[in-house]
Amino acid sequence: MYNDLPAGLEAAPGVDPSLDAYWMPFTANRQFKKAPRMLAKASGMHFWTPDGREVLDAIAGLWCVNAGHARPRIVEAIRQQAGELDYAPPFQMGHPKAFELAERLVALAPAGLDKVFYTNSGSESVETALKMALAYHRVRGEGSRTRLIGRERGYHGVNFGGISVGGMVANRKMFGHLLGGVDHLRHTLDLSRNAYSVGLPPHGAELADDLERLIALHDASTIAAVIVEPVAGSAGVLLPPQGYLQRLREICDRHGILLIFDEVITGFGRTGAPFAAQRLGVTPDLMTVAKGLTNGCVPMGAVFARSEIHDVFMQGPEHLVEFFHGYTYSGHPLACAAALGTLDTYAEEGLLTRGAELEGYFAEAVHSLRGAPHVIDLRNYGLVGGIELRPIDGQPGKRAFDVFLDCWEHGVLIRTTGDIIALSPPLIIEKSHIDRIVGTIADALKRIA
Ligand code: PXG
Repeated sequence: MYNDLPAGLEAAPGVDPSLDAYWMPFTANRQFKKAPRMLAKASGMHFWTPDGREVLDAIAGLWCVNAGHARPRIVEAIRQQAGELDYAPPFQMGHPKAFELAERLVALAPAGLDKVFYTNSGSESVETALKMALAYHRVRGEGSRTRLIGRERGYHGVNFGGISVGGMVANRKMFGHLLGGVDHLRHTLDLSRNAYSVGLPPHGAELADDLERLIALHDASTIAAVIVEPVAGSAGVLLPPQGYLQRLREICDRHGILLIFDEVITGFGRTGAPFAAQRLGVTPDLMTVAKGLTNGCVPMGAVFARSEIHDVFMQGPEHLVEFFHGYTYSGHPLACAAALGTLDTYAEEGLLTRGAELEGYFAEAVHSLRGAPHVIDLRNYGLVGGIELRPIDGQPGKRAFDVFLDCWEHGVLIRTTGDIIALSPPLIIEKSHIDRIVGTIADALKRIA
């Protein structure tokens, strides 16, 4: 049935047939399969290719391997757990590590976020948090609060709730009408006022007032929750203007709207504190995490909830389920073991605050690219860096992708989105690695067109 494909859609000539079956996620499949970039091994700050070439990891895998690769405590925890308790049903049953982990997580989290619900990814955490918000209002007798507010250029994973509140057009436009009753705040990137800011941009706290505009349009009595990334990563490192999140918090409080922080990339030390909420001094009502929770080693996510939210559900007959939601692999024993090993590693090495110690050096290195070819903005916060390039006319994304390929050829793995380069290295990074990453990018910018 596939013999009549239109010209150009047949498998590209010269592609190794053994690469044909795997339809890769968020990947230029045809380009990749013509010139595959394979990873075979990883340890510490580095990957190695199958032919033994060393590649410095400037993005912690995909914002997740915060303690670096192949850390012994985590590897051993997973190994042991697989032999001891491979699986336990999470519905109506428990296992000790799931409870131990929740206690440890709550101790790390911003004060007041005292309950933990497990998922298997950031996307699932987002769906879970949105459902919690809707159900919370309904259980309290405010079932008219059904509207969800996201933000332009937000990224909240790829499931239907997440792409509905998300604001990245390529992730939305193919998939029909998405969830109804969703609206979006304006994004906070403003190069005209904030280009080359070191740390949080000074201008734009008033953009939070966009929420007042949406409240005036829809009425607060219809709005359940606002979801934002405290620092937006995927859309290209968009930092919150100074005072912006405080203002958003204040408006939500005034109108009984829940504030959800999506900390899937900012959680677990990325900004120099365990969670961005702590570094930024704003506590949400619900907080989604994943990635660094297990150092990327076993898929796992979680939602933190204020106990007041949890407690509202705890009514009615005690033999009945209170929240009709969960996953076969919620709190999987292997994931819990990996997470416990990860938290031990973070604690022993002080990694959850190491980003704050290195921030100054990292910021200087990133901002040393000012004046390099094609650069139009540089952004930094904790161990997050953003390098925005002027797009090639008519070929958006091409210039940054060329830098990505050039860095890969020269032994550094970076990440790009559109024409923005994102840096999010493992928190074990040394100054010499920072020099190497920024030096390789500087050279790449000179080499590419
Ligand atoms: N929320 C946020 C804020 C994220 O950054 C997700 C949810 C979804 O997580 P899962 O585990 O379902 O992928 C993410 C994921 C990038 C990039 O290039 C970032 C993510 C995923 C893929 C690529 O910056 N973040």
